[in-house]
Amino acid sequence: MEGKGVTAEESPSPGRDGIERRIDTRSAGADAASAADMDESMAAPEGEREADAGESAPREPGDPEPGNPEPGDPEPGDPEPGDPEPGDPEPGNEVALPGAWQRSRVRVDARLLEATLLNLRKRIAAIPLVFDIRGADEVSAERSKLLSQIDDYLLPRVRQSAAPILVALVGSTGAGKSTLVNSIVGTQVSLTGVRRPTTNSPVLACHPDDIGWFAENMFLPTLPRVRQEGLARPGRDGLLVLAASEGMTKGVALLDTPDIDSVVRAHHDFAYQFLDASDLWLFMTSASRYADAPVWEILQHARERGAALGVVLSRVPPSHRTELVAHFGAMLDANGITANNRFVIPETGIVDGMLPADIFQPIRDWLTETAHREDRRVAVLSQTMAGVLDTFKVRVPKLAAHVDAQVTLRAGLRRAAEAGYATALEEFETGTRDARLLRGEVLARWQDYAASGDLGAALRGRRSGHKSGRRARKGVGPTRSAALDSALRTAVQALVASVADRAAEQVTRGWRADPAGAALLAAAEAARARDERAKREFESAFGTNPDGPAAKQPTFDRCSPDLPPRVARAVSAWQDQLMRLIQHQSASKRAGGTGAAEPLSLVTLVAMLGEPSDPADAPWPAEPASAASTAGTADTDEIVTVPRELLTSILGDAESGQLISKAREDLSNRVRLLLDEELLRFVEVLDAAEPVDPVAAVRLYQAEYSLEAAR
Ligand SMILES: Nc1nc2c(ncn2[C@@H]2O[C@H](COP(=O)(O)OP(=O)(O)OP(=O)(O)O)[C@@H](O)[C@H]2O)c(=O)[nH]1
Ligand SMILES: [Mg+2]
Repeated sequence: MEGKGVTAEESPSPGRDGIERRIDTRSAGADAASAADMDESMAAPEGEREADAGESAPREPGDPEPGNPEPGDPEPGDPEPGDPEPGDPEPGNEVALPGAWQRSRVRVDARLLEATLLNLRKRIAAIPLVFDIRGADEVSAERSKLLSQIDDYLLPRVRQSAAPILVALVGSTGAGKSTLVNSIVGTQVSLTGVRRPTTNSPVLACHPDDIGWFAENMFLPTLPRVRQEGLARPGRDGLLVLAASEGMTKGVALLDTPDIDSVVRAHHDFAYQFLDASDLWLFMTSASRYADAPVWEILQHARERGAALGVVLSRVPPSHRTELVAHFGAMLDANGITANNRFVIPETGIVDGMLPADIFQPIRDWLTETAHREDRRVAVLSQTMAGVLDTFKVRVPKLAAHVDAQVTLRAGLRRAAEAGYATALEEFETGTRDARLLRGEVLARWQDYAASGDLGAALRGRRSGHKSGRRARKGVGPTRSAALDSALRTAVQALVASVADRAAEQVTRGWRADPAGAALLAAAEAARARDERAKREFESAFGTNPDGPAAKQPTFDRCSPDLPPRVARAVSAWQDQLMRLIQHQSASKRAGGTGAAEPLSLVTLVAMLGEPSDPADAPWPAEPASAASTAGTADTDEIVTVPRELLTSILGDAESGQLISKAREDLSNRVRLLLDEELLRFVEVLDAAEPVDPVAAVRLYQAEYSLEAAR
C-alpha cells in the first residue's frame, strides 16, 4: 500500500546550508527510532503497503550560517593532539547541534575536520609497506580502501556539505535497479535488458540544477565521466555517465550501478567503490536472489560501515509475498542489518520499461523527503559519515600495528646479520689460538724450517739462500722459510673464509626462516644475477674479458666471491706491518739486525697462533715441558713452545708478549673490517628496501587521535 507508513511529519526547512552545518560525525543512532518502524513495515500484512519509507530522528533547526561552508583548501599541516584545539574552532566555521543532538556532539568544525582528514590521509599514504610480512597484502588493500574512502567520500562531503545526497543503488543483476531508476526519473536514463548483467557503467541521475556538483571531479575524483545526451546508450566500462533530468528531485542524485553478483568481477569491485562514495545505500535484490551469498556479503559490508541503508526486495510474487517478505526480514535481522527503510516491489507488468507509478512512488517519496527534510538529510549524512569515521578507530590502529611490525622486523633482520658476523669474528679469534692452525702443512713446514737450521741461521742474521721481506714471498724458488710463510698465510686466509662462509650461511638461514627475509634475499639474489648476466654480456660484446671464467653466481649463503683475494691482501698488509714493528723493535736489540725481521715475524706468527685462549694454560715460559706433555704429541708441543721461547730469548718476555698482542690486535682489526664488509651485503639488502620510518606508527595514531578530537 503505497504511501502508507510514510510519516508526513512537518519539519522546519531552513534551507540546505543550514542542514549541512549540523552534520554530526559522531554515531548517534540517528535512525534508531525509524528502524523499528521499518521492521514493522517489512512485516506488514500483504496489501497493506507496497513500499514504505522510514523516519529519522527529528532535529530542531540549528543555527546555520548562510552559504556553503566552503572550507577552502587548508594545509593539512601536522596537527598533533591538542593542536589545533578541536573544541575551539574558528568563529563562523563551527556547526551547532541543537536539542537532543547536543548531548552527543556540540560542534563540528568543518575546517578542522578537513585538516585532520588530510593529515590522516598523508600519514596513511606514507606508511611503509616494505616487508612481505604476514597480512601485508591485506594491509596494502586496506590502505587503498582507506585512502579512497577519504578521497571519494569524506573529503568531498566535508568540503561540499551542501552537495545533493548521493544515493547508490546497488544489488543483484536483474533485480530491476535500472528499471527502478528509469521509473523514478521518468525517462530511460539507464539501459535495462534481459541480458545479464546489463549495466556496465554507472549512471548518475540528478536534476539539471544539481549536475554541476557531479560534473566537477569532486565525488569519485579519479573516475572519468561523460554527460548523457538523449536516451541511454550502452556505456563504456569504467565511465560515469551523468544524466540530468527534470524528472529527478532536486537535492538527491541516484546512482545506478553495475551488479554485485554476475561473473564480471570488475562490476562487483565497482559497486563497492560507489558505496564507499555515497551518502545513502539503497540495496536491491529480487525474490529469486535474496539468499545468494553476494547479497549478504555486501549487506555485511554496509553493517560494518554503519552507512545509512535502504533495502528493496523486488519481483515478489503476490502469492508468496508474506512468506518471502518475512523470511527476508528475518534474514536481515539475523545478520544484524538494521536497514531503516525496507521496500517491497511486487512482481508486476512493465509498461515501456517502467514500473507502474504506485509501485515505485513510495521509494521516490522517500528519496524526496530525504533530500528536502532537514532532519532526514542530516540524519543520513551524519550516519554515513559517522559510520565510516567510526571504522577508522579500529582500522587505523591496525595499520599502525602493522607498521610497528615492519620496524621490528627490520631491526630483527639487522640484528641477526650483525650477530652472525660478531660470531664469525669470535670464531676467528678462537681459531687463531690454542695451536688450532698449527697443524698439517703449517706444522710440517715449521718442522722443516726449524730442523734444517735455516731458522737459527736466519735469526742470527745470516741469509739462508732467500731474500727477506715481502720479496721473499714472491721470491725465486721455494725455500723453507717461504714455504712456512705460505702455509701460515694459507691457514689464516682459509680461517677467515670459513668463518665468513659460516656467518653468511647462518644469516641467510635466519633470514630465510622469515618470509619477509626470504623475499628480500630472493629479490636481491635475482637482482645480482641480472647484474652479473648484463656484465657478462657487456664483456663478451666488447671483448673486455673474452676468455675470463664465468663469474661465480653470487649467493648470500656463501662469503662474497671476492673475499679470498681481499683476505690475501689484508694478510699481506698485516704481515708487512708486523715486519715493520719487528724491525723497529729489533733495531735496539741483539736480534741479528734487520735481516732477522722476516724469520722473526714468522716466529711471532707461529707463537701467536700457539697462544692459549686461557693464559693460565700457557706452556711457557715457566714449565714448557710439563705443558707439552698434556698438550699433545712432542711435535705439536714443540711448535707451541719453541717459537715463544725463541722470541723471549731475543726480545725479552715482556716485549715478545707485547709484540704478539699487537700482531693479534692488528690482525683482528683487519679481519673485523673484512667481516664488516661482508655484513654490509646484508645491510645493503635492507637499505635497498624502502626505509621504514620508525615513528610512522606513532604519527598514524596521532593523526587518528586528532581526527577523533575534531569530530
Ligand atoms: N515483469 C517485470 N520485469 C521487470 C521488473 N523489473 C525489471 N524487470 C525486467 O528485468 C530485466 C532486468 O531489469 P534491469 O532493470 O535491467 O535489472 P538490473 O538490476 O539493472 O540488472 P543489471 O544491470 O544487470 O545489474 C529487464 O528486462 C526488465 O525489464 C518487474 O518488476 N517486473
Ligand atoms: Mg542495470
